[in-house]
Amino acid sequence: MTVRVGIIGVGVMGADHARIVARETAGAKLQALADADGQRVKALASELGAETAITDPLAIINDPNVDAVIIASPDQTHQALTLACIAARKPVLCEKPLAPTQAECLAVVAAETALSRRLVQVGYMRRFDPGYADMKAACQSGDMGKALMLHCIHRNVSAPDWFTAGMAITNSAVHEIDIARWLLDAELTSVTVMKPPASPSAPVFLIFETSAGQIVDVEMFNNAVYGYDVRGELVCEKGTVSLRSPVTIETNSVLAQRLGHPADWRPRFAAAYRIQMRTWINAIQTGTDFVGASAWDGYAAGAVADAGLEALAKTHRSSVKLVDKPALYP
Ligand code: ISE
Repeated sequence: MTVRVGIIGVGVMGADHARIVARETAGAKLQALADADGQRVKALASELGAETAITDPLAIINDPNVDAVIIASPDQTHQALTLACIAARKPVLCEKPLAPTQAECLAVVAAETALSRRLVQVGYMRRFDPGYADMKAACQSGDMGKALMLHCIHRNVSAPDWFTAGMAITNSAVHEIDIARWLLDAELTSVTVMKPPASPSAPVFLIFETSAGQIVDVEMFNNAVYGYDVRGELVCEKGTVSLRSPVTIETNSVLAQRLGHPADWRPRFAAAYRIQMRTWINAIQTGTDFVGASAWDGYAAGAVADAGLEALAKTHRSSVKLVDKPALYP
């Protein structure tokens, strides 16, 4: 069976998903697109051969020619659209976050639970990244002993103008929240957030404890200027496991060696997005459970992000008090 896919929102991620569905995913057909921008949606539909291009997202969900829906519209629209997919009994791949607050995420969990059927997958695509998958396998092999800490760095070139301070957590660091839960197979139970006051575009630093007593730290820097850069290092009892960024070339010229950085997440996680799509379509075709993040995972990430916002508002610190410096030490 060919899965006819409808996509809501054709900005950066929606357009990327549309190209992956139309050109690179066996068993899937790009059927319909919706976007608030009528011209943009028509242009993409004609580029990719989608039959329908409209502005009403609910019309896509209720279109009898659409078997499955991808939601890639702004974060604040995710909950209502996901609920509409559940009401229409259609499988839905909702971009992360499932919703900006845990209360909204919980309503999605409640709707699925009432139906006793899983229809929702959340687009935490890092779970499909070959690097993170190898990290998890190394962790599970037992060769490294227990995982004790996870260090994460997540940097973007610059935050878009509509990005709020809290979105550093609810839109960006949620990736680390999800991948830490998945890698360590534990819940994040507490969060401390700090922010250097030096500049409004400064990074946010988050420290989490897990239900197994591990520590996770995340430098979330949305305005790092130099490139898109995601790093991770697991510290285990008998060694460490670090992510390597998938670079294809190294340039040597004029007394310098360069590796280069992608401008955003699409090249860095190109494989992850494609594996995620293939796996999702395959699960729909075979009627098997989705292997990606569930609505529950979306809710758990939302609950941790909510706690992160609270911690951001009231940073906890113990002050260090030094005596006055004696003249002996200039
Ligand atoms: C963006 O929405 C993404 O999902 C990217 O993967 C992430 O790196 C970025 O920080 C988010 O804002």
